[in-house]
This record gives sequence, structure tokens and C-alpha cells, in this order.
Amino acid sequence: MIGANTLQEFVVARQAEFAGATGDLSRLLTDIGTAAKMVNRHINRAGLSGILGAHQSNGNGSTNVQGEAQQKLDVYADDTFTRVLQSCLKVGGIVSEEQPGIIHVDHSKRGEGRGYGKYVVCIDPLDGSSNIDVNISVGTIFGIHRRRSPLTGPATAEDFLQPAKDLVAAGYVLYGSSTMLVYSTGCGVHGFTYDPSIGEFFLSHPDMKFPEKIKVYSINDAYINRAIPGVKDYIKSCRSEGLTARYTGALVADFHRNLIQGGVYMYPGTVAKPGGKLRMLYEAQPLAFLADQAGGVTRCHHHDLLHVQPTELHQRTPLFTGHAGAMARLQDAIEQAAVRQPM
Ligand code: P6P
Repeated sequence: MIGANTLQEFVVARQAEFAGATGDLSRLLTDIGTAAKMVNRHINRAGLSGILGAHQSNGNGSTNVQGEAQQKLDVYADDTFTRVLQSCLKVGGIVSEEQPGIIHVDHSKRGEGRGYGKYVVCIDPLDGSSNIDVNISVGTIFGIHRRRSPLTGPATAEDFLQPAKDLVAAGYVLYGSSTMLVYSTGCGVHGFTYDPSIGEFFLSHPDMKFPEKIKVYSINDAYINRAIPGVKDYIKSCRSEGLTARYTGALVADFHRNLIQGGVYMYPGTVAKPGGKLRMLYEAQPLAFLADQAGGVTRCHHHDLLHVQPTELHQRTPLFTGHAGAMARLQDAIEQAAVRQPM
């Protein structure tokens, strides 16, 4: 894409390839980039600006809808992304990890015949926030669906409860040694690196694909013995083949490294919690969409996650995502173990 170096130039240039594109999605993706720059600024100064640590509400720690302690940056990131998205005329509703219900976005009060935007956004504003106070990478994950309900009214749950294969776009922001925004609209995965001296994201990783060889496997070692049968067998094979183990505690960072170096991320369900920990709408589905676009595979135990029909806004799911060859071997191990030892 000659000349389309910044995120905005690239998004607009690629829009021309979509017949009938109105520019609405381009505007939404650009707005997400703007919110990412704002969050990035706070994360980079977190240690200096008193924004580390647990968020306090009325003198007590606060928890999100998941019952998890909220970090101050969790709340800042949620406020920032939801505020920027609510100002975007293309958005009709938002589901955020930090909020219990749908955040409705009604522009009809702005006059000009503005009704409700035609897209809905599912977002984990700050993934891996327990890493914040120890200065390890964190991220933002988002997925964008076209609404199914009438645009003359507010967004409904059915607008969000769609399979990952029907996502219009998905991406993540990785606040790491450098800050990157990686996204796909279904035409490949493209990575942009932020230059704070200019205040722009520049195309740095066009058309990202999982490499042929796999080098890494990612899982919290503490859960291996509790994982569903077959996971442990697969990990033994990874170790015997000399793969290296890497796990940062931030899904975005692990997914991004595995995409570049060749790897697989596993957060299995356990016999006690077969549903797993990670959230379907704003963690698993966006990464499943990206993995598919990059030649990878994403599964939740026995199913291709792209095709799973969600039933609840904050439902959890086991998550296995990464290199297609590795995922095939993991699936074989799980299925063989299921035959030997039905759960
Ligand atoms: P555990 C962060 O809380 C997160 O949702 C992912 O980013 C990360 O991979 C995982 O959970 C870490 O969970 O149980 O290993 O600490």
C-alpha cells in the first residue's frame, strides 16, 4: 500500500477496496486508535502520575462485573475507550469487561436525524491489568459487529451475541516495549507501531501470518495438572521437541509473541471449572478472528471457536489459539485422551 503509512491513511486506503464502503468503519477504527494513544500516554507515565494500584470507590477497593479487583488504569482505560466510542456516530452500543450491561449510544438527541450507529463494539479495555504495577505488558482487545437489530432503536443483546466468524473487524493494542495496534477487517492482519514523538501509529507489520515453525507454548504452569485430559500430553510433546515456554499473564502479549515467533496459547477449562476463565466476546472472539486471518486456529476444547454461538454477554470460555499445526496436534491429544478417559 504505497504511501498509506499511518493507521488512518491505511484504513482509508483499504476502505476503497470495499464496494459500498461508507467510511463508517474507517472512522470507528481511527477512533479506536485515538483512544489507544490516550491510554498509552497514561500507561507510560503510570509510575509517575499516581495511577498505579487498585481503584478506590468510597474508600474501598472496587470490583468489576467479573468480581475482579479493578486497577486505577482499568477504570481509566474503560472510561477512555467508552467515552471515545460513545462520541463516534457509527457506534450503537458497547459491551465492556468493566461494565455489567450494554452501554447504549443514542445520537438521536443530537438531532440531524442521527439515530443509533450500525456497529457494536465488544472491548476488554485493559487486559492483563495485574501486570501494571510490575511494569509488564498489558493490552486492549476489541471486536466490532454489524448490528442485527433495527437501527431505529437501541442495540440489543443479539447484536453482540454473534459468532466470531461474523465479526466485521477485530484487533488489539499491545502496550509493551513499544505500543502496537494490530487489526483485521477480514483482509489480512496488519500491525502498526506507535511513534510518540509524532503521535501516530505507522504501518510496521503488514499482512502478519503465523510462521511455518512453532517455537513457543504458553500456559500457566500451575494449571497443567488440573487441565482437561490431553493438554498435559500435548505439553509433554512440546517439551520433548524443545519448544520454549513463555507466559506473561497478559493474553495480548502472549498472543502477539506467538503470532510473530510461532506459538500456541492455552487457557484450558479444568475439571472443576470446565468453562475456563477468559471471556468469549471481548477476549476469545477477537483473537479467534485475527488468528484465522493470520492462518491460525482457535478452539474451545472440542469446537472451532469461530463458529460458537455465544449466549451471554460476559460468558467465559476455554481458549486454545495459535499456529494451525500446533492446534491440530493439541486437538488430537485432547480427543485421544477423551476416548481413553471420558470426562
Ligand atoms: P492467570 C488476565 O487476567 C487474563 O485475562 C489474560 O490476559 C491472561 O492470559 C490470563 O488472564 C492470566 O490468568 O490465571 O494465568 O493469572
